Amino acid sequence: LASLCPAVTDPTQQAFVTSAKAVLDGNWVTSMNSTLPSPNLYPHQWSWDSAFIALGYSHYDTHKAIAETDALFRAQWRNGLLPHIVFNPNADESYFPGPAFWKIHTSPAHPLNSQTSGIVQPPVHAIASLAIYNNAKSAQQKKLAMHHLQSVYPKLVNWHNYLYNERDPLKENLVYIRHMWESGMDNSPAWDDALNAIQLTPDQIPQYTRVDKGKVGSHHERPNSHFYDRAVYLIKVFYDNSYDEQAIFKSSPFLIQDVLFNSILARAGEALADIAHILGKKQAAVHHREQSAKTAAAISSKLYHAEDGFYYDYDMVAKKLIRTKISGGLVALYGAKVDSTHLNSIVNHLYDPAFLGPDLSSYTIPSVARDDPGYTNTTYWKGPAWININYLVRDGLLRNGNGNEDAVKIAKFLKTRSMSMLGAAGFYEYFNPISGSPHGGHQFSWSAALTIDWMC
Ligand code: 9YW
Repeated sequence: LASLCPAVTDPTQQAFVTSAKAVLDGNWVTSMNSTLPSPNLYPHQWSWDSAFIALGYSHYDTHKAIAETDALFRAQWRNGLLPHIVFNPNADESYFPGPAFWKIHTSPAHPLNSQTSGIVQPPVHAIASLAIYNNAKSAQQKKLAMHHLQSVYPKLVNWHNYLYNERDPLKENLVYIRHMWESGMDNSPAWDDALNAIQLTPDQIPQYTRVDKGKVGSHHERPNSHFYDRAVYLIKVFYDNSYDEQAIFKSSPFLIQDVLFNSILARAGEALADIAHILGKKQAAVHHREQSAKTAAAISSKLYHAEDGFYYDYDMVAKKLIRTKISGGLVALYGAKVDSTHLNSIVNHLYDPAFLGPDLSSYTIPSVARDDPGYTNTTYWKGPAWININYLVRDGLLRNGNGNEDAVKIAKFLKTRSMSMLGAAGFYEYFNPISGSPHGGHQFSWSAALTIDWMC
């Protein structure tokens, strides 16, 4: 146990960390060398889950953290695209859309030995790989981690290059997402207008059968069929265009510059610079850091709405900011060093009853401001609190909070409250932000992994 988390000496806290480790170990699939996000809902490897999971393992099992990461990168496309799902060949058909639906063979860049989806998720990976190195303790672990950095670095570079070369056609230093699932915040009300603008006749929607609905407490906690129709339609747009990004950019009805995605990219760019530095690649390190700073600056200029004092996503089809206050907007602080006006406005929003309240009375940060018409307590990304978002916002507050007592106070609160909520309710997928009651899948890996990262 001491080696699991030496910083934790209190027996109750030790038991808590041990139970988090049991979730990760229970979700590990030996045949895949990777970890399921949750045993009942998600039978494959998911990209950003995998990076958070590797962060958790990095504290006590360097070997597994590396295996997890390698498993994901083995499925990287030849153009650098890192897929959001790597399908488990041994899983039954208990998840939709499964491998056949994506038709990735239409792309000349599809991977030869893996079945994957054809979209991406937020690029947390360089951050996780750097943590694998930084958290390695023994000389043997450091050696393993160094070897990992050497082998993963060119793949991370290809991944970031894919994003900047293929997803930023107007050279704004902001990359776009072309599917709601790429945001990680699947059915956020932020996408409602863009989705409502997609008018479909029944024959345009590829035939499909969902399998998710019987698996959580209530159907209402999952996205509805208006959402799924458009989700599958967009996939058809991708394979009809052979996953050619220039063609997709011309024809996709959903193209969004997302705050969360770009903030994570900016932060991952810093991590990539650190990795390059560790590997002795000084010039490359300078380049990665400059690229990261450009993205951070673009977030602060294009995605910040001065009047509302909030960071919003930009809809490249409708050509306007999406003025829906989602928790992803608060994640701007994670990627950027912001000026004090921007920081104060975010702190004010956090004190607003729509987020945490003046006395911090909300359990944790809801995924959508509570005064938004799309808000609900228990529907997935339409209000419930998610541990990873609370984790990222806390980190962003600390990183920017130097000298701002409120930012530091809220950061402290977010950690204490999240930990006590998980301790009481278990490592669930998402939570009612008012009551802290648990929802979605149980034994959810990133809730456990980020607990380990927080505690150790
Ligand atoms: C789905 C695995 C994934 C997460 C996403 C989350 C959910 C899958 O689960 O999406 O079927 O909707 O929204 O962020 O990576 O945990």
